[in-house]
Amino acid sequence: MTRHVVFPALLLTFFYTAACQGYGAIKSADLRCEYLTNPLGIDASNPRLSWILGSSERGEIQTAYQILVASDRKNLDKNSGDLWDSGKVSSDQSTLVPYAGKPLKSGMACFWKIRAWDKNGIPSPYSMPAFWSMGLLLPSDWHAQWISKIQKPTDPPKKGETAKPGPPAPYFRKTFDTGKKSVRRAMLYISARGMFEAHINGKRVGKDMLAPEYTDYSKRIQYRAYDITGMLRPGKNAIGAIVGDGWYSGYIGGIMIRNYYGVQNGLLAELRLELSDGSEQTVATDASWKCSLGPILDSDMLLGETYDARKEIPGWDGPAFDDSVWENASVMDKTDAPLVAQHAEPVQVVKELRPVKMTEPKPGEFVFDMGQNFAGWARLKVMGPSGTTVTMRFAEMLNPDGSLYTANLRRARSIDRYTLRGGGQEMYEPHFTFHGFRYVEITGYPGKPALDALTGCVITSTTPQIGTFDCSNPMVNKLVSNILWGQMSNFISIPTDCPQRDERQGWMGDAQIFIRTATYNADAAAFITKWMQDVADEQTPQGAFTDTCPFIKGLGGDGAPGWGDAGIIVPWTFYQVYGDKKIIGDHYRSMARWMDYLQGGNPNYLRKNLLNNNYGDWLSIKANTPKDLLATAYWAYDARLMSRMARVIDNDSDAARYEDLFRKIRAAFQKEYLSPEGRIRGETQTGYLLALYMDLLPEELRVKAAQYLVEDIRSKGWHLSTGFIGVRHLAPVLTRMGYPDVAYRLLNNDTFPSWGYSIKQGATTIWERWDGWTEDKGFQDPGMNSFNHYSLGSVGEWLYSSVAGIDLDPEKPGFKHIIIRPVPGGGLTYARARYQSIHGLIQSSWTKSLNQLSLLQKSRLFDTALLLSFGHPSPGGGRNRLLSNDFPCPPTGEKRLRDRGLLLKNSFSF
Ligand code: RAM
Repeated sequence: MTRHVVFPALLLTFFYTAACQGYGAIKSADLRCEYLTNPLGIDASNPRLSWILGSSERGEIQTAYQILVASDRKNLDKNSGDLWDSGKVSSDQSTLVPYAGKPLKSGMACFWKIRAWDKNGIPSPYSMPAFWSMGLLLPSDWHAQWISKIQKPTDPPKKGETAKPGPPAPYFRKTFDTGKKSVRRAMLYISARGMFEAHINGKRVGKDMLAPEYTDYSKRIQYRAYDITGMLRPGKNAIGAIVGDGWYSGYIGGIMIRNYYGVQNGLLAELRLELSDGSEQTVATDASWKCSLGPILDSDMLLGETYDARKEIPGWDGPAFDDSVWENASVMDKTDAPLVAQHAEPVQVVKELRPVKMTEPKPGEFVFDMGQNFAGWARLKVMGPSGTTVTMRFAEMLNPDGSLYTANLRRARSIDRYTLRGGGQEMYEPHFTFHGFRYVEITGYPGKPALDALTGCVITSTTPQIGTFDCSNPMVNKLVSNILWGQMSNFISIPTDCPQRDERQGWMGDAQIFIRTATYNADAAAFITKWMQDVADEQTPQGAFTDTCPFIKGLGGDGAPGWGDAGIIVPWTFYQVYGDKKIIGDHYRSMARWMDYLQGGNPNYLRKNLLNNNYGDWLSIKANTPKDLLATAYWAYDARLMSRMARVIDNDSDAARYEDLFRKIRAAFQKEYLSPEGRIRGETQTGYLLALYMDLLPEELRVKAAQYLVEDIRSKGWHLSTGFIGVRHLAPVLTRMGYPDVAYRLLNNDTFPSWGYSIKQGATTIWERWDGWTEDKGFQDPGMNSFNHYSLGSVGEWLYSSVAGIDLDPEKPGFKHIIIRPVPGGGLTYARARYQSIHGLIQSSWTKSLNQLSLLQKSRLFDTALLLSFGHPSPGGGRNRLLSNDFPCPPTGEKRLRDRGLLLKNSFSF
């Protein structure tokens, strides 16, 4: 019996939109180097180049390409690749082609373009030119010395005092003269122990915030490169920088101590000038730089910032400023940690929000509602007498009396204070802090503020948004928006758990369950590549991945099941989404060490040891999934993925060895946790989900296990009970096992616990806990109650892959081969998604009217075979028609789909 809607008539309509109307041949665009558009400061010796192809023709294919890389634009315009001319290369590869020209040197500018040959062997015109520049590749390339303004470290907080901010932020400056010569090219390479804000001739350099961002500074420190040619002039110029504490020396999440990586902040800057006469000039930090203190009295990531505008130093960053009373900077020790270029999108302000409402719960306390929970800060607009201090406090939620609810921020004080200079309108934004909030309380404001006294400044790592999804159910659309805001708020240099309380760390479990959703929403390739380096950096000598990366002692520990396993799951997922083998090669050794670590402690193939913090199915609802069961399932999954990854890098013996390990763990799992009837110990949704998703059951018991899973959901009044770990697999497994109706039921729920429940309570982001706030109990324990955690938002991947139906084929990763397989249901009358994959744009949408279902599929991909099917089991066909031998991996290849009666149309290529 099937309860699925049966559509008497099925109408399939296909359209193809040309990416570039008017061209007969294919055309390439969107050129990227190491996943980034025109990046500056690349320190890979063979950067990898990608492009996207388009054509007005159907069934097109790239049969060959040619890449030209030139040392200047004029050469490139003359079609001369003086650095590299690949010649015509017969290949359909259009992503991640490694540069293979002359050796690249520090600071070099590289201009490039490509052309591609179509299926008839006709070349396209060359693409528009793109660009990258090299960073400073060797330690000896740096002339700059680390400098500091030595300040007495602030005393640790006294007993009873929660936290005490650090010292004021130092200002550094240096003038330099280019004589009469104009500047042909000027590159600034800059980093900080702490955070920097760079200035040239009175203007801020770039828009990056919190630079040089978060790494384990004892292992590596990033630098950034800026082209500042346009900011310089012939003659006298000035460079300046402000340095704040940041993660380096400010309070750090979770443990709430200062100076974790170092006590003295420092600046490292090197300006390389090429002048009109061909000569070169370098301006680099050294003891001749001047420094002073200014208006930033303290600025801490967790505590907030105190700014006294009366202490501003007008013109401090300009050439005319008299710095004779400034002291000389001190040269600091070098660091042991290497300097590396930041190959990921910087954190920037990406949106401004206007408050939607202002209330005054108590006289003089004005509470602004920004209408959205997010990470960032508020820009203050104010006019009043000099010396007036305006205080801004931040919160995610309100108390019933309309005042701020801040208990859940724990020790993150999150207060910005601004003291007016007086004499006109003033604007203020903090420099080296951010908050997670929706509401801002202002006190001390001179008079009653207007609604536009505050503007919300939204920050995130600027990973481009490449996915959109919407459907006919507004609640689901709100869920999608909440997931996206959760991602923006928590992709801040690293994937964090939350942006508001005194934590904000790179929790591995959260990252691994959300990564597939994250990569639908945004192009997170560069971001994840960088974070995987953090993961590798923190691996212990025993081979353990850690719970958080970067790792800080006192928060988390050696990786718990589901957390440490991120070290395996993230590279695998990354490879699937981007088709990038390098991530596997780069991390293979550390992944193998993790596998050795697990096996060393668990000779019986049950993961009962080395469970470390053993979080289990974190924050599940009245369901106790046995923790060793969860751990063993993850270990088996690791082994399966290792086997697949070994195959990808042609290590067949390891592939066999890990597959064998997988089988042994699976056998042990079945013996220990599985009853002959297919019941799984603990009888929780998560237990069934893991066993099904991770392929731990004998074929004949899968159907039963799925039935028990559904029974459990039904027995809870059609509610989920999953925590962080289980929730990711809930809708995908139900769908694959032939219960998309149950998945939709959970999606549409708005009673507790469900995604809809939080939305009914006004959530604008994903909550950490299903019961963050309930009608019965009000707020959960403030000890751990974030309203902006993306983990439970991992259902996003199912919305893209099953509701709209855009999925990858793991056998041809990187969306080189795509699967369009929507699963209509849940009362939706339409659903649609757009996804800009690394190979190009994919769109899928369907609409359902009374008797008709139409599928509109558009793609700008080509050389991409398309598998098309509706994911419903055919009526009467029984639920197990959807089963596949190698589940959990999505169906691979049209044959299997055809065998299962799911393929409505043969595979075809554009
Ligand atoms: C919490 C974090 C995170 C979770 C760990 C186990 O404190 O917020 O989300 O992964 O604990």
